Amino acid sequence: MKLIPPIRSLARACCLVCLLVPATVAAQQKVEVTNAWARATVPGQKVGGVYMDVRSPASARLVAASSPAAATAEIHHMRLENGVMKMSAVAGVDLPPGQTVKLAPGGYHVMLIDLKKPLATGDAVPVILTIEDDKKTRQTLEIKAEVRDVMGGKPAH
Ligand SMILES: [Cu+2]
Repeated sequence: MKLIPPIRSLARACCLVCLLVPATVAAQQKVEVTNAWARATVPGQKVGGVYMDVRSPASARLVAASSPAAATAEIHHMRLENGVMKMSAVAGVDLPPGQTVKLAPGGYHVMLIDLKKPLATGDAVPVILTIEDDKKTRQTLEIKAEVRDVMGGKPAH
């Protein structure tokens, strides 16, 4: 009789491992970032927007960003409110499983604040994204955003 509890707990531990394995595998599946770009800035401009398409295989959330090109980076959302475009910092962007979430002008973006130098067309700006899964496990992902000149409506070259 004395053997039963340990065996039972062993079985339980085993079950727990079995349950945990698929979750771990899912967490390790790569979050894909494509079409990452940043808007070119003019000298003296201290902030710059970074845009991209993000696709996570499992339910996750983009919770933070940073970049060596700027003192800080925030996740922002732009929306039209009473005819005025308003920009505000948000805690994160939900990444529903298998869906491509677009960070694009007029919506979500990563805002680089206190740029160390202007973002010049053709540069590649490193941006480190922090992605959190449903279990609150965080992973970082470094991307390179290609700087594009979209201010004048046509490419610089
Ligand atoms: Cu912004």
